[in-house]
Amino acid sequence: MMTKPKRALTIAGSASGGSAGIQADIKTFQEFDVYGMSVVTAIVGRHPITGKNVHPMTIEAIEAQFYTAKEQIGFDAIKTGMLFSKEVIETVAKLLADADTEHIVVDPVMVGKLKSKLLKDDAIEALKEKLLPRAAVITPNMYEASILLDDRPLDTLDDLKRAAIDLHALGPSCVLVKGGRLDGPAVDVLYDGETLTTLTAPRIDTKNTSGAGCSYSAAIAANLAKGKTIQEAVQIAKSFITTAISHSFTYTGIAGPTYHAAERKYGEAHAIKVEAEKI
Ligand code: PXL
Repeated sequence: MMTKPKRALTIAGSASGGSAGIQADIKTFQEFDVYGMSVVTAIVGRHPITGKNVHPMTIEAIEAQFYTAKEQIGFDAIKTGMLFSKEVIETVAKLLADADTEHIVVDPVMVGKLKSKLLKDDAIEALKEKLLPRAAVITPNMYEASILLDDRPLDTLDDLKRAAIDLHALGPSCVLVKGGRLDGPAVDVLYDGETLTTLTAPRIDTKNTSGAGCSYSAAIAANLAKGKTIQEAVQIAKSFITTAISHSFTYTGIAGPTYHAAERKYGEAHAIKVEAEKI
């Protein structure tokens, strides 16, 4: 009998360059043999004359996409990415309550690599109050973690650990703070309310990391869909994204995409060093 793949939904923006947003998410789901679906919240692409770069979808269109995917396929995991406005965040919080899965990854996307503003300032409170408490895991980078903690400066690994503990108090089951912007190896910190786990991978020296955060959180969602624990899913996802970054490329000189197929194509997984401490 044919085995049916597990199912994952991304609720995020469309990044027409294909490196980030829903395009990155669906490519990532596919790499894990997870059936990918999308709810597009906005279309990102800068018009050469008007300069307009965010083209939001209506609330009705967002709800329509969600319920179509739910009725047609159903969900084993969901990730959220670019949500842009307070109204969309409030809508998505309601939809998640109606999703029949607890495997929810919230990537609190705020700005893109090319400095596009992907979340309005007045949406931060709604994100904190309505969305973060629904998450199995949230995946802020250092910049996003700092904003969620009222602009707290985050400069060291100890600052990241403290941030993960304090963000946990906002309600998600787990917090993954990504320390990619620290000097030295690529260190992320995972906190589940009891144990602080530090995950370390080698730093890959490249500017071509467009969509790395999107792809990382999508890989976590794909592995939650497949029944992995959060700790296992994060470890698998970090290896996946490290390999994808180590084979990233650029066609134009502009910060290019990570290579989603790299781990499969080259059979090259990165060993992640994992250290745990009870808090
Ligand atoms: O990488 C962050 C990101 C997320 N989502 C969308 C984007 C970007 C970056 O450009 O366009 C839709």
